[in-house]
Amino acid sequence: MRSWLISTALFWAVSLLAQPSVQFGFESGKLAPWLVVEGGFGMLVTDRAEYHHSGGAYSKEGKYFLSTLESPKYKPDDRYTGIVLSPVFVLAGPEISLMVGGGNHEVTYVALCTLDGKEHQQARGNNAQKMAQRTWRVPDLVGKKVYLKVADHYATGWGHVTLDDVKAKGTLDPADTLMLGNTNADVQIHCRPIEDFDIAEQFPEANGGNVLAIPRFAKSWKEKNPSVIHALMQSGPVVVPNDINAFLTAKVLNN
Ligand SMILES: [Ca+2]
Repeated sequence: MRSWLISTALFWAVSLLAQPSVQFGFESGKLAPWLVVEGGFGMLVTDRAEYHHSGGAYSKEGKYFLSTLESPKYKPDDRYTGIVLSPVFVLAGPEISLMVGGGNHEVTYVALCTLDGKEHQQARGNNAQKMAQRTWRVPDLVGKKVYLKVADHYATGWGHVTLDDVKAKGTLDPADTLMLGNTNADVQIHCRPIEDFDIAEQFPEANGGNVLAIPRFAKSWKEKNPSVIHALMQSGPVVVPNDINAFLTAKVLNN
């Protein structure tokens, strides 16, 4: 009987510890399953050990953290700008904790968003390298699909965001985020124009004569019997995982 009680107690203890949780600590050293959806960065997930200029151990959790400041050579560079998104997760508790540092500009922040793009909470640094512990209380969003958005649109002094150790109760939402393969992605992003002979006639010098790369491409034409309107559009970029076991993440932004 005693062993049964002990094993039962252990079961409940493990069950309590095993509540569904979402944690983003970037300890894989890879950005995936987060995505850059705008702009570009130098070393977005970094293992930088010490503060720039002043030295001293960086206020991170574990080895890696996210930084829009770091260059590939571990130099600070505020010129990087863009937007990074987390995977979508279904929130199961009212609190989300995170460590945030960097600039306190209006356009350098981490936001909690719902799938309509609305930003319900924001956190930002205080013009300090040290990441501060922040907690969002969002009971209204329990049961909702949410994601985090790192936005950096400031390119000079303190124009950066750092983030680590995001914790929440919830589960990643496979319906809005697709993940395949492993972390040895060797992913490249390819942009490709559509082959269009009408365009080729207008711009015979373009890219060998039959293709033209433009940011957005759309045209339509009608056909009779049956009556149909066709719309031709170019969508890109295309994510190309080169490794045979590559890691691929896709997020449905509009549905
Ligand atoms: Ca970390």
